[in-house]
Amino acid sequence: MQGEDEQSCAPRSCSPEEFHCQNDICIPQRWVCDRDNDCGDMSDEPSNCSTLSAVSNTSSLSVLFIIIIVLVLVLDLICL
Ligand SMILES: [Ca+2]
Repeated sequence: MQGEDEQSCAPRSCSPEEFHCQNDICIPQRWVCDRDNDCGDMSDEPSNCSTLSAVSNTSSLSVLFIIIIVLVLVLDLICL
């Protein structure tokens, strides 16, 4: 099923470890969503992937922040 889809969508063939840009350029998969416009048309940087990585970065940062605040509060309570 997936093979049929890919044949109709990709007129040019990229190797399995490459990403097929909308402008028919092939780039390494690891260049996708690295916030660098490698395709030249931004098709390797869709808005949903930058949002996803930004959200995960933000959430892990805020979790760290919350942990630090809780630690400070607990230390304050102990000192009082
Ligand atoms: Ca990129």
